Formats: sequence, C-alpha cells, structure tokens
Amino acid sequence: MITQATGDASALVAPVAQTNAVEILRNDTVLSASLWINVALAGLAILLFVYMGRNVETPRARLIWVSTLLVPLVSLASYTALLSGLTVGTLEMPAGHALAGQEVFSPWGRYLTWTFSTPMILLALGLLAGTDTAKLFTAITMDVGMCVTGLAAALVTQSYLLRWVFFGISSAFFVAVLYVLLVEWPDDAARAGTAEIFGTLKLLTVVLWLGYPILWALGIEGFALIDAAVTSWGYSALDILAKYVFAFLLLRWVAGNEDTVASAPDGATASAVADD
Ligand code: RET
Repeated sequence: MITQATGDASALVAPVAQTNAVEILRNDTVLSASLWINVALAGLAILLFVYMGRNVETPRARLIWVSTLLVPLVSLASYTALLSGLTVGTLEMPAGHALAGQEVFSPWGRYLTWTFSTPMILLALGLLAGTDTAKLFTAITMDVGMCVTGLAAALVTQSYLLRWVFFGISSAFFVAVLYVLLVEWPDDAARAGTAEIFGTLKLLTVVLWLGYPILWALGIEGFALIDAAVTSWGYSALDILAKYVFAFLLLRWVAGNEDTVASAPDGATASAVADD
C-alpha cells in the first residue's frame, strides 16, 4: 500500500510533459537561441536604462522610469524561466487542431509573464499622456484580462473550439486596450504637451502588439502554419521592438524633457476641465 503511494508520488514530481519540453529546447538550437538573445538584450537594457535614468528626479518622471525599467527586468526573469524549463511544456492538441493528438511545444510562461510586463508599458504610456486614474485603470485591467485569457487559450486542450473562444475573449480585452490607446490617450497627451512622442510610441505599440495575436493564430498553438522555432523567433523579435526599443525611446525622451513631464496637468483635473 505504502509502496504504491510512493510510486504514484514520484510519478507526480517528474512530469513527463516538462521533461519533453526541456529536451525539445536542448535539441533545437534555433529555438533556444530565440530565448537566449532576449536574456542578453534584457540584461543590456537593464544596465542602459539604469544609466539613462540616473538624473531623473521629479516623481512622475521617476515613476515612468521605474515602470520602464521593470519591462526588461520582467523579461529577464521570463526568458530565464523559459530556458530553465520551468515555464515550458508540451500539450496534446485536441481533435480539429492541425496537429491533433500530437505533443506540441508550449512556452506558456510567455503569456503568464506578459501579465506583468505589459501593464508596465501601459503605465509608462499613460503617465506620459498625463491621463487620469480611471483610464489608466481601464487600460491596465483590460490588458491583464487579455493576457490571462490568452494564457487560457494556449493551455486549454479539452476542445479546439474552446481554444479559439478564449482567443476571442482575449481579443475583446485587447480591443478595449486599443481603444484607450488610440482614442482616449492622444487627447490627454495633447493637453499634457507630450503629443509628439506619445504619437510615435502609440504607433509603435499598436502595430507591434497587433503582431502577437497574428503570430499566435499562425503559430503552432493556433493554425500551426509555422513551426515552434519560427513562432518563438517571431515573439522574440516582437519583444525586442515592443519592449527594449520602445522603452529606450520613451526613456530617452523623458530624461531629456523632464520639465514637460513634471509640469503636465494632473490627468483627472485636466479631463474634467476639458469636458466642461
Ligand atoms: C494573444 C492570444 C490571444 C489573443 C490576443 C493575444 C495578444 C497578445 C498581446 C501581447 C503583447 C505582449 C507584449 C509583451 C511584452 O512584454 C495572447 C497572443 C489578443 C497583444 C507587448
């Protein structure tokens, strides 16, 4: 009886799916290189951003700086966790999927850590636009909804339809984020005197963020038109632009225009006055 229980327990502590995923990572250098490059770039970005923000003093600019710095910090942890095998696995795809019945590599940790990195991007953008708390709260909570239901889309294996249902729910959250970015914040940024840089960063963000659901749909977890390594390189390339390049442009502007950031009207007051 006891022996049997011990046997079961050891089966639980050595999940087969995770072992397979680690082997896939070890054997596929193209796949693992897509992760290593981000570990290296995240490390460099952290050092660079600490240096760039060293003289930033005003509270609002400092908050933008810290939230921007958190983007590569979360990224470093995320990619290290993927490489260690902790947040990757293999999933058996349900009937209806192009690879039905096969074990498919799933870097589910990516979707999990987006829950922490993307709100930092939106916090920095919202502060730059001098927005109010309600709009900031809306953008961030909708974004978290998008990431968590995106994780569900990646993990659910009960039915193929359910994967796409979660994809649809996640996309609906994403539409709310896009609405705030494209409709609400540009007006706020104009009032705050940050319209030009906000316009550039908004465009970069909207175009690149749209790439993620497209890649998911084309990738191994969606229609499986492209393989795991190409999908992973796609996400890594998007990450490099949407995180490090984005954050660099934002921080460079904030460090050079601290007065504008500091003197931006308080978002809540500004919108109320504008609405009168
Ligand atoms: C998923 C699939 C489900 C539908 C949608 C998605 C959108 C993901 C996005 C991710 C952005 C990630 C970034 C990470 C930086 O650290 C989850 C792929 C809409 C927009 C910018």
